[in-house]
Amino acid sequence: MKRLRRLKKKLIDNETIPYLITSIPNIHYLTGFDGSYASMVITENSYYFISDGRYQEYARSILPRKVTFILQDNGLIPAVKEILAKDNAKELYLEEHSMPLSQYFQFKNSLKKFKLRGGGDIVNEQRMIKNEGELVLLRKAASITDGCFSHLLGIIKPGILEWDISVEIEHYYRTHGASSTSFESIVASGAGSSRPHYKTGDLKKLEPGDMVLIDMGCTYKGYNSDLTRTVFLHNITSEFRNIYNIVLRAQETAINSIRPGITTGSLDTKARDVIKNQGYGEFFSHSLGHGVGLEVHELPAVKPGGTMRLKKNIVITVEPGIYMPGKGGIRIEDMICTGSDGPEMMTGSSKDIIIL
Ligand SMILES: [Mn+2]
Repeated sequence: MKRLRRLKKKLIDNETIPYLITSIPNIHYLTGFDGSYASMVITENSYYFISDGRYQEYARSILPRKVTFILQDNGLIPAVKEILAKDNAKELYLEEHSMPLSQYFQFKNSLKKFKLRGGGDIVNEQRMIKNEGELVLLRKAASITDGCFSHLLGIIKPGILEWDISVEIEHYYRTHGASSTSFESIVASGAGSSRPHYKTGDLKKLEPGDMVLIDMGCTYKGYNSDLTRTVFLHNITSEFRNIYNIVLRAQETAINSIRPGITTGSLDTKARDVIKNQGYGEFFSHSLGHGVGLEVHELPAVKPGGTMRLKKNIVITVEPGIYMPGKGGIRIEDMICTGSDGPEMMTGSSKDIIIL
């Protein structure tokens, strides 16, 4: 209820009420509902939770008393219409990043009496700030991933498939308390590591001299983790030893600058400048990081030009990389909480150059 009350206060202050929530992770955050279909309408006087027959019994059993369950038997729009009519509303504010255009058009055609307006992404913004209970789950998700990385160091060797490693990651997670991976693990060996979103190969064998980039995360009680390390098989070239140290320095420079008040854009610049100054600027081709929580990618985006200012208790990744086309790439990623009095590393796997 605390989250719902805080949200309503914000909606009233912003004059963006009644407000329709269509994002499932947002509804999960606000009510604890972990089904796959629901919407909510927040009005000045009420909280409405709309779902279909599949979830009626479950939703009623978990919803706070002050939240009214509405069974939609004829689609979402008539249910919303009824609520708006009861509320004497003239307009409806929509969550901007969660409604598909097709659904927006349906709303526009069916709710002609009401003005539809963009209502920002207020729940996503509220979700950025984690409370202690959420931090406990994020720390646990991060530590399972650290455990997985140390486990992998014992099995990565020439001759095994990228696919074997990715299966091992999944197996480790599921046998260590996680419900699933947060995303499809990336295991990229050799030249494949130069593609930041490489698709793990089911036939690609690890070779001596390869570098192996592993980007992985797990979901623990709904909360996610995200970690990337790059290791080397048998040897490392002097070029990539140099690149590794630049990426590491870029990451550490950004991590040391994390504090409430800094914009995500200047945090990105801290890392990017280190890489640029070494002449590798054009090979760092993505943004520095992102928020992590109920979704593995959530606000804030830590990107060039980002204007959002960090606050206390926000969890972000810092993940610079240098990718040399046709040769290979290095990325180092950790999860960091801005903390209430100083930043806290949530992942803690070794960042020494590891040669297996
Ligand atoms: Mn990431």
